[in-house]
Amino acid sequence: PVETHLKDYKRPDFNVETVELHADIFETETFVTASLGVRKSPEAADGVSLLLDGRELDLVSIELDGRVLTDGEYTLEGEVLTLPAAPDAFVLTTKVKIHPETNTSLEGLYFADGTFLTQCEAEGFRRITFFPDRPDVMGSYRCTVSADKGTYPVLLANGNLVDEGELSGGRHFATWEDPHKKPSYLFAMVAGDLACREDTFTTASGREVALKFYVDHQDADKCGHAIESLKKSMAWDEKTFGLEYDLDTYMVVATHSFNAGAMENKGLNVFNSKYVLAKPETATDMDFQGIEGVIGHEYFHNWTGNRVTLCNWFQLSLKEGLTVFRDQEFSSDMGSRAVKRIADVRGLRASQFAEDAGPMAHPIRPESYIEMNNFYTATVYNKGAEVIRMIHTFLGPEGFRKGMDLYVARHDGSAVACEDFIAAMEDASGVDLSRFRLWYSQAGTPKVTVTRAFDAETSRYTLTFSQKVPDTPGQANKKAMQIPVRMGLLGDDGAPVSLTLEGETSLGPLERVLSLSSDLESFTFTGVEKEPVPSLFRGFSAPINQVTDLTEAELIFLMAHDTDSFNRWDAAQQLYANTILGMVAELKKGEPLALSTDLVAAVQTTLTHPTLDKALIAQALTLPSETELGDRMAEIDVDGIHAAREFVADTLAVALKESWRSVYEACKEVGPYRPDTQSMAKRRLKGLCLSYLSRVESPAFVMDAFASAANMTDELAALTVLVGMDSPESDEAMDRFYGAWKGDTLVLDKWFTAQALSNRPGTLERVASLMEHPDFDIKNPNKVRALIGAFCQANPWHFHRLDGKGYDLLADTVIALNTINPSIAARMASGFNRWKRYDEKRQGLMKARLERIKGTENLANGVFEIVSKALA
Ligand code: DPP
Ligand code: ZN
Repeated sequence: PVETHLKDYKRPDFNVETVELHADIFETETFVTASLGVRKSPEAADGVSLLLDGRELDLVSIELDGRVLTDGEYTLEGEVLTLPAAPDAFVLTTKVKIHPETNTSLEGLYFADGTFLTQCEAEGFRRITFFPDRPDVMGSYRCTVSADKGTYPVLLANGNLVDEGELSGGRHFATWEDPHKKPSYLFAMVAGDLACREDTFTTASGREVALKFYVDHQDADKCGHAIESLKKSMAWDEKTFGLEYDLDTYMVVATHSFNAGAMENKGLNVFNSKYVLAKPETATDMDFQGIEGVIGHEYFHNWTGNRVTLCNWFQLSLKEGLTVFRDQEFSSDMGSRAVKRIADVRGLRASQFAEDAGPMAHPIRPESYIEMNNFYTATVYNKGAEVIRMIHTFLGPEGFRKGMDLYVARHDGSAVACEDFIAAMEDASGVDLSRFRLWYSQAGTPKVTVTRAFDAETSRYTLTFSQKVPDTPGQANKKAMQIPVRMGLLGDDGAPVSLTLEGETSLGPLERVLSLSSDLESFTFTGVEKEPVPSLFRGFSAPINQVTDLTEAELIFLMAHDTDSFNRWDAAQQLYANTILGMVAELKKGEPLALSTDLVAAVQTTLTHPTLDKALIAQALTLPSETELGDRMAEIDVDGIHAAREFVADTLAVALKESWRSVYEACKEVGPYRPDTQSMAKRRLKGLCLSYLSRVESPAFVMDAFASAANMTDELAALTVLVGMDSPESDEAMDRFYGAWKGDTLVLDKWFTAQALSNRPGTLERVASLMEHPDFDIKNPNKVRALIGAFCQANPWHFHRLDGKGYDLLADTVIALNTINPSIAARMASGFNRWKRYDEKRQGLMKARLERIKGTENLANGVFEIVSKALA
């Protein structure tokens, strides 16, 4: 396998200005004819060859300006078609035969659940036709799709419908034209028998846009929330960034067979049905929120990604980090900002921090890749969004908006780099981001250690920050980063203290942003009468690991008094983690466990708080996951963490039984389901109470909650709890749930996941037998993620069983998927990435499985990249 390097990047020698495609779809083959209007770049050297990518294409004919090329006038080697010494301007026409009907990779053109559809990002277009398949080649597309009319009445492609009609043999065609230039990865076409739900949106400048959602006929009643979310996204982007939609139609196609969440193809998004379909009986609150977020995300790409695109794949975070930031802001404005922030940080810590500490650690702008699909990562997306957020923090909302305006004005219609975004931000705001750029090139989560000193005599309070960016594969001895610290100091009554830095003459504000930019820095505040408690990195102002010496009492104090909701939550998390990890050490020494009464009292105070947002209460009372706790240990003690965490949960359940019960009752709703912020908060807290109550109540109590649930949120909350109880009710609930939902593939995903996450003995055997279930399909990524992904990534206690059977299950799955769907295979293989963090026995077991995968015949490049980096 070859590695591609950022340092080798060169602008293309040829551009393809026009693309005329004809895709003639038949049941057992598809013919694609492409006429490319090619023009040599003025900077290209004389005599350069034109290189076109092609994968699994059967070349039928090739012509240059209408003249058939013979052998020798072109070469076809491996996946590259070469035209030596191509002319300055010409039309190249190729005809190829492809087989979407047997394409299980779900890249390029594929057939799934009765529909033909495409996925071209990052390098799928080369599976459709020969093309310089790179994002800096941009042209205008005209695409004609033809297929049998009865079986595939709907024919779609990007842009506007310009022609359609009947063909002989019961076939028909549609021609679509996209007026905007685009890179090949944004191409899309669809042929199927789909229902269409329509609506309209009128833009700020008064243009009416038709919104069309194409879904399976049986799902036509589940599009309402997605359509509303799209309209909200369109209005939000106009209001927040002054960005309007630019075509007359916005189409969304939902499919059950999709490698990722969704794809922002110009004017024709393709979505994993999970992020489109919802009604209260089938979708949880989380699903409703996920749909709003992903619909927003893909819509926002229209400007950040499509109008302004990437010059190469190393710049992926330019569109993804920025667009995740934009969708996070959108969701925050639609719901609760603090709750959204907590959820995002939980996710970042769980996946990105782990990635940044493992064999695949890479900067948000990677320097090399073997398989680009492996770099659609939490680092590029979520840490990328944190980097944008820090720019926002340094520039302020107005400076940031000016920067966005300049970025779009400068680069609309072109393919650019991360550097262009930073430069626009600097030029528009006047803020120097030179040191800040290190966030783009250095991998690893910085560790920031804070020490404090109070001098009562001079009323001075000093905070000292030392930072260390850890070594990561290929990167050692890193430079200090520029890190924003949003912070405040709390007096002993909980009131905020004025933050006057030494040398300042007027009284300072109650909150400020300090900027760190060297290994060791101190900040001294004056006029501080009593020793305060520091509240640092408010709102998670930087993606770092903070090391403090805050005591249990101080954390409890912050949990109760911090003015920053995020930090109240974070103090609770820190407290739980310290407690549980302390217990893990005690267990090792064989000491008995006891939970501090102060901690129990703090939980009680939060749980019964009369005015706190119920969603924040629920978040504050959710213990860190076993995976997150493991990340905080040098050597992950799977069994110790499980035992200690269970002990804390059980103790809290028993000690506060009455409170869990009364809050549970108080959260019960009357009236129909509503997906608004307050109702969601109630359901969330109710679900959490139920999980604690299940530790003290009988299975019948939870069964009752399950049976009386009136929406999927409540139903799944009860089911998830029940499935972990070793009782007949558990099996009964699973059977009832299956019986009720066996026709709904998305709901069945929840059924698979609930069983994969169970604490019950025998969960692994259960998962293995579910892989044989008629509703499981290894070719369907949602099913693989729901069952095997959930088990391997979120059920560490069962997955890391000492007999190695969990590891076998994963290795077997990776090997099976290697030929079916390499990109999902590679994703799954990364489940072994943290193997060196475990005890010797488990390390040996995992290493053997990694080697077995690596030795597999015809190993896909993507899988090779993951396992060879893990083994290195
Ligand atoms: N570009 C897609 C997204 O993140 C991923 N395939 O929206
Ligand atoms: Zn995206």
